[in-house]
Amino acid sequence: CGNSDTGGGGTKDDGKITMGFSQVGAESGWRTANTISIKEAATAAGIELKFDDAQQKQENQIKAIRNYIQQKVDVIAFSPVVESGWDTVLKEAKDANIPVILTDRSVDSADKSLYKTFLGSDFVKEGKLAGEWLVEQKKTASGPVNIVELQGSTGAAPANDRKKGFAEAIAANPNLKVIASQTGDFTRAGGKQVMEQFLKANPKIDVLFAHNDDMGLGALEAITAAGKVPGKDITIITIDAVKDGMQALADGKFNFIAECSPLLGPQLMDLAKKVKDGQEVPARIETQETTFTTEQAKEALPNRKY
Ligand code: GYE
Repeated sequence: CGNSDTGGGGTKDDGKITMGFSQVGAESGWRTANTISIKEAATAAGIELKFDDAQQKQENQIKAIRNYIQQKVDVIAFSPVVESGWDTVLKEAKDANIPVILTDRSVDSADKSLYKTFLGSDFVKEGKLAGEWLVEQKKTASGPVNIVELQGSTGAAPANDRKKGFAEAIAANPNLKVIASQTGDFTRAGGKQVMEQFLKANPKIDVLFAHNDDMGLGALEAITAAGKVPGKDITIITIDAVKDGMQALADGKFNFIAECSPLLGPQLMDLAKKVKDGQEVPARIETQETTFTTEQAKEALPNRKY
């Protein structure tokens, strides 16, 4: 197309990179830590950050991305609230010659040329690790083990993938059965409300699998109010390992957490510089993660940053 500027639509030639970032919202402790990581890393990297909070709505993200295209930012990064429905706006960014980096959550677009790279976690693996721990815990169970599941936001990659990974792992033992599964939208309020319904409708709940710490923390209130002891009467497994979740685990109210790291800021800024430079970057960059039991949470808590 005769355009020698490989670094996107930036008009200023001062060498400074401007990034437009569209965040999912402020739904959880994970999200708060993620936002802080991105803002701090932008400052440290000398990248000018335009930041928008989409309040968990795809239409707001599309609006923000279109604004960034109009403003001719150098790089657009975003954490897509849901997986589907991005092709049109991604095509608009591509036509404007502005590179897009997906962080945290991915999209299901068939055309991989619509974005440069994905930086985030393997959510299927997180669900699997949660399920495998449960299979091991319940290997001597002789009767049915009733599991309720609090799903993340409907249509979000971590909700779809964690559900899938968990289901695959627990299939190893036919005694393990998900008897109810519903979205709690990744929030404490959602977790509490849906757990109340679960408890009302099901006299015997042995296990709660929550797709994030916050929903698990909300559910604790519902469980206690129902006269049950969390972590004892009901085994609780969550994902994330933010501070409040780790505290609940250390206190024995949760039983297991599969970690999901929100500290994506430094890697994101590094990638932004590379794509702006026209350098090749890997198609997918996965975060390194671990799991925690109560003992491990007690050990890790004093040094936990978020
Ligand atoms: O697990 C949850 C947040 O997309 C990985 O979103 C993220 C998830 C995280 O609301 O707490």
